[in-house]
Amino acid sequence: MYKLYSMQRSGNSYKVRLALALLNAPYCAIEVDILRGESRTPEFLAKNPSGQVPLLEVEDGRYLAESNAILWYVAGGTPLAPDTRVERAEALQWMFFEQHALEPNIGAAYFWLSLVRGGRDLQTHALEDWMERGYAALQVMENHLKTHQYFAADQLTVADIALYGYTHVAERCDFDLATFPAIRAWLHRVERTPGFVSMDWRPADVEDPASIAAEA
Ligand SMILES: N[C@@H](CCC(=O)N[C@@H](CS)C(=O)NCC(=O)O)C(=O)O
Repeated sequence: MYKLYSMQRSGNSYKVRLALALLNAPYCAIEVDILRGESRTPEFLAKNPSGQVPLLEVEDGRYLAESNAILWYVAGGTPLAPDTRVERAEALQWMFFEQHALEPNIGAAYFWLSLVRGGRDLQTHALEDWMERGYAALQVMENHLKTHQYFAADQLTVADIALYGYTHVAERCDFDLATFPAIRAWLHRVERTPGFVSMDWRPADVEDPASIAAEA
């Protein structure tokens, strides 16, 4: 069974939890609170030198980092991973876009405005850039979705899961999706997929290292 190091409110972690839920794949989740530095301990850095979640233990002592790499791993051989050469490349195209155009802007705004107390005051200088670049990324997605139901292969794939992670929290961090009807329709389409779970949903098997330490 997989072991997933993840944080409940992290969009990158949620992408992996969503894929595992859609695939009905059992796993054990370990909650890592990045705000308390739990991803920067020597023990965690030995598993992932980047000090970030999500992190998936795929076999004893073998770890995969980077949400989109993990998505490809868990979805391999399933309908979530397109299997023609061009469709795989299209899915990757959108997943690279997610990492360079969407996540650094909407993800950063979500982190500082929604998760960090006082974050808005700390990041006033950066917020304007995140908004401008975030809206530009949303417009690219809107233009694609005007003529497509999904991002690649005409079906829900890892590309949609990757993009859903932060698009669905955009309105929690100052972005207004009112002028993006195709994105709103796509968000609802993803949410109607059998097996869909929200970011708040927790698998039954969650370990919280802090509470385990407190019990010891
Ligand atoms: N590109 C990485 C980014 C991962 C990432 O930024 N993780 C954040 C949580 S969303 C994190 O663990 N931050 C803690 C830190 O950097 O100390 C991915 O897609 O997995």
